[in-house]
Amino acid sequence: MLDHTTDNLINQLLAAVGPAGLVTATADQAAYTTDWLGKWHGRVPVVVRPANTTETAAIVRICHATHTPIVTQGGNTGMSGGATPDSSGAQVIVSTTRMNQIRAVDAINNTLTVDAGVILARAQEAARDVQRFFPLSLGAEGSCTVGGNLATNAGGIAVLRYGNMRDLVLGLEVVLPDGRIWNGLRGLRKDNTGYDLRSLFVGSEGTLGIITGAVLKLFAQPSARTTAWVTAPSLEQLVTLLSVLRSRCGERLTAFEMMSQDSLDLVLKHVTETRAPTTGHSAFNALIELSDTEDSGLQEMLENELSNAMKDGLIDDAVMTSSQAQVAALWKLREGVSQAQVRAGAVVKHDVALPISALAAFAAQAGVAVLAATTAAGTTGRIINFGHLGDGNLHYNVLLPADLSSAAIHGHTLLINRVVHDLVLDFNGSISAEHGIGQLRREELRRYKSPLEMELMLRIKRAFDPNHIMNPGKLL
Ligand code: FAD
Ligand code: 2HG
Ligand code: ZN
Repeated sequence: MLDHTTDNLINQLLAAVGPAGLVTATADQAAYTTDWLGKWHGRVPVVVRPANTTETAAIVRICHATHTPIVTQGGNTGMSGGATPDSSGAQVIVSTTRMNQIRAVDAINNTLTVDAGVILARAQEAARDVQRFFPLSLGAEGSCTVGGNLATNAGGIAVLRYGNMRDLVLGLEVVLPDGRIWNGLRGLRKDNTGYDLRSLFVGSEGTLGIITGAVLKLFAQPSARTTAWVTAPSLEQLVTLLSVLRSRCGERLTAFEMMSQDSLDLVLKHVTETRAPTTGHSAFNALIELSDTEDSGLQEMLENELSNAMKDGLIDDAVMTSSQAQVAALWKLREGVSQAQVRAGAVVKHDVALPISALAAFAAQAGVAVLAATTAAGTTGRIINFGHLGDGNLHYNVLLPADLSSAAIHGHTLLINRVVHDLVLDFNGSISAEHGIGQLRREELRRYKSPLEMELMLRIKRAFDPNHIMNPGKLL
């Protein structure tokens, strides 16, 4: 911080937001200064919790004048350390969680306007209240915020049908790094009036401004749904099944989530009240969902397709659901992988995107390369491969043996990341499909993004934030 003492800064912020908007006690700040994985820890003089856009703008003006770096935080559920401050004690956290108003619902325009701090599940509920559907859905939906979803361009389990967060937003309101408010809260499907500023803020991870409001796209509510679990001998066969279902069921295919048998076993071991949906032991599992606005014979359609897939040798087994409880039990298996990994120990995470046609070849080569690398390093690694197969997004994670020192974990992580990400590059994929860069993949980004793309991104950053106060140390 330049020129101003911490006390001075806190007094100015106090005048802007009042006592209810400040968290100054270190013990109370703990929930904000550490990420949910317990991987990153930081220190701040103060956490500021504005109640609205005007207060947010006042905070940013103060930070702009004092050159105080800002780390914006929503639900603090991110996977890449983007919302955790550094340990200098010079950064402040601006938490959006008090900005939690549903501003407007327009059922005719199919739009929902919300404060950025609205919890994702609350936005889904507000859409349901007017018989509409907001499709973004992910394991953390009970605590992540719409602002965080936008800032990370979140994906989740319905991307193959509805797209990711970038596809689900029509307008934004943003407090810029100098404290001015950009009101781009337009609910338009067509707007060709120049550069797409909105899109720049999506996926910017708090480095260009603080998103304070958003106009989200709503869809017709799917009132019919059918869900099945299948097992398959190889990833290649699951990819073929995905392709068959896409062509046969079209838009009705709304989820195609994959879990290797090792991922499933991890969940069964570490998450209570879970059980295997089938008795056999195939290498891969998939959770498949069809949905529609009316019951157009979905169950029969899926049954037929899976029966044909069985005859064609694409799958070993299939289980259809007949109750909501069964559906919930299947989703608990898929959504339990994150929690199971935390309980299992040190995991080297990846969040890679590949052309769907290359997934099986990638996974086969990555398996060989990871095995060779871990063996050469004198260790072992259990591959926990799961993810959003329908989007070509694998969480190709590697579970390390228990009781390794943190130095060994660090060394193995660098090694395994290198092997996996080099292969991703060979397949023309991406090293971050949906979790963003944050502080986790900052070095990797510099390594894998072309110098020209890095230069263009840095120029954009400088144009918006010349003083470099928005989430320094993240993304770029
Ligand atoms: P935070 O973690 O608070 O912040 C994330 C980043 O966004 C930070 O860089 C922060 O500075 C920035 N930011 C937050 N709010 C704003 C704002 N208003 N303006 C500007 N910048 C802001 N992600 C997926 O994409 N798909 C999944 O399937 C998925 N599953 C998950 C499952 C579990 C169990 C968990 C814990 C997480 C999962 N995630 C997933 C990751 C995470 O939930 C998402 O990245 C989510 O979008 C983050 O929202 P948040 O409000 O918690 O953001
Ligand atoms: C998911 O798809 C999340 O479940 C989390 O993106 C991935 O825990 C992970 O590695
Ligand atoms: Zn995911």
